[in-house]
Amino acid sequence: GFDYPEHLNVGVELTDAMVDKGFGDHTALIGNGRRRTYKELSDWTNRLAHVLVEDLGVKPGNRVLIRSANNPAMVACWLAATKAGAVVVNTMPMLRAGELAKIIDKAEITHALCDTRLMEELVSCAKTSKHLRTVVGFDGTSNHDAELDRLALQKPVRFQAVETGRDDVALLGFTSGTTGDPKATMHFHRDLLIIADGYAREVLGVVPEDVFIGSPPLAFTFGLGGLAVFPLRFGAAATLLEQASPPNMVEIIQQYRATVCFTAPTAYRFMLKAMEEGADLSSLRAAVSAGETLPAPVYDEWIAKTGKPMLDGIGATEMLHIFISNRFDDHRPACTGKPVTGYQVRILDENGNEAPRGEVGRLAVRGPTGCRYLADDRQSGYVQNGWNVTGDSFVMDDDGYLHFAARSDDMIVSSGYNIAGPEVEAALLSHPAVAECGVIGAPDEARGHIVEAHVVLTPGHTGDALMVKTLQDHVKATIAPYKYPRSVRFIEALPKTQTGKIQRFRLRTDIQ
Ligand code: 3SK
Repeated sequence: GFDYPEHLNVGVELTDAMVDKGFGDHTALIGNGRRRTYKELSDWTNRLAHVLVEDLGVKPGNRVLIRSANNPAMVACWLAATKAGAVVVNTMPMLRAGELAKIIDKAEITHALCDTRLMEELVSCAKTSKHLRTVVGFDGTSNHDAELDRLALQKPVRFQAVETGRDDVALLGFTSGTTGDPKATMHFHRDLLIIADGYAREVLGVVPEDVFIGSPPLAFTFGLGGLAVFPLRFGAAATLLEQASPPNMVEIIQQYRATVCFTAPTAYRFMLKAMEEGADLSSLRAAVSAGETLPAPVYDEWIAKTGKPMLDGIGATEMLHIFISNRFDDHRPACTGKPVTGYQVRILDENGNEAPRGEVGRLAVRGPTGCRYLADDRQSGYVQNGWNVTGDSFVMDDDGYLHFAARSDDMIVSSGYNIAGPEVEAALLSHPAVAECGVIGAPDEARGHIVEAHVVLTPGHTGDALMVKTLQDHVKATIAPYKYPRSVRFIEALPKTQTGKIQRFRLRTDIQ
């Protein structure tokens, strides 16, 4: 089990406690062309925490929103607000006023810390909000050239953190789901350490020499874990990129000899190509893939080129982070692996009973972290009989390995056959003309639904009738022929969430 003292503040554990453990001179954060040590991060966050408490009037339990792209200042604000006993809501820079307003309202945000480059939308919601009374700007470029930074410079570098309990809420992770009505998931101080002491220690074996890099926003718990909590828990360094495009990541991995990468399969496909063109990514010892299914060809090619497995995993904002994963010494293609230590999983049939091995069913999980929605009727749908019932369909094979089938709402029933859209996508992606694709069920009078593929072609290919036939034949030759897409549409780009997930529901609505 995980045993933490009754009084625990994760902001202190990841900064001051790391200095006490002897990591003061180690690099903690890299960003905006600068490195900062653990001692500098500890001082910085303590000064900021003084401002929050003394100048902005933040009280323990107040909800503080942070609005920024991934950069060291965002991490410092998160840690400082946590030290001040606040409950933090990290948000993505792309959110518009309407989306921010829903979050502010639901979380009853009282204070907001905002990169000055992103103030406009937030200031406009502050005018109409019942709760939000203080919006302060910080300099995301780390030149200390904004109000929050100026106030912080006058403060001492020591701060007596608010004595939070290990079971006090530290973070609200927002998830939009498919309905657009956001849900806030509550996570305790201890939860943030559990994901590091569980997954990051057991699966990644993080060492102080590691340099982390990746694309998920810190506002998404996948990013907060992978790019802040995991490196800081073990004295390693986090590289924070405001623009984490695949070419940028390739450049920065080489510049800082990054060792652990968190991103989605699309970026890994780009990296494989970059390696062919001469990029040296040999420093990477761990490539974590999540957020989308990892196609077997990408996994195979990664092993062929690097000699190391790519670590596919699945997590959920509700569970905070990854709870099923492949391991360096135990991995298979088209497989998400086995539960992380401490977690148990079950595959449920449509009646909520355990499904036989080998059958597709709803993935349920329980363990040291779990779903607690803030004031939301949907809690009883997600947690049933102590199990967190996810929105994913999986198969457990005879050896206990878990294989993703589909988001439960991505199963296509066509003429009575159950077809997992992502399986058809993986088959299409193994054709060189396909850059990206999304597969959905399109309504059809005769069959109920038919499999419909929305395909982005690689440069130099044309979306004509011959290409449709080529792709259909390719799918028939790769997986059971009844799964082939009866309809193929060519598009310029797939609709995606800000965290890079394909929005299949938009492909569905766009065709209606
Ligand atoms: O698989 C995901 O979508 C996820 C969500 C939250 C945290 C971590 C992960 C991998």
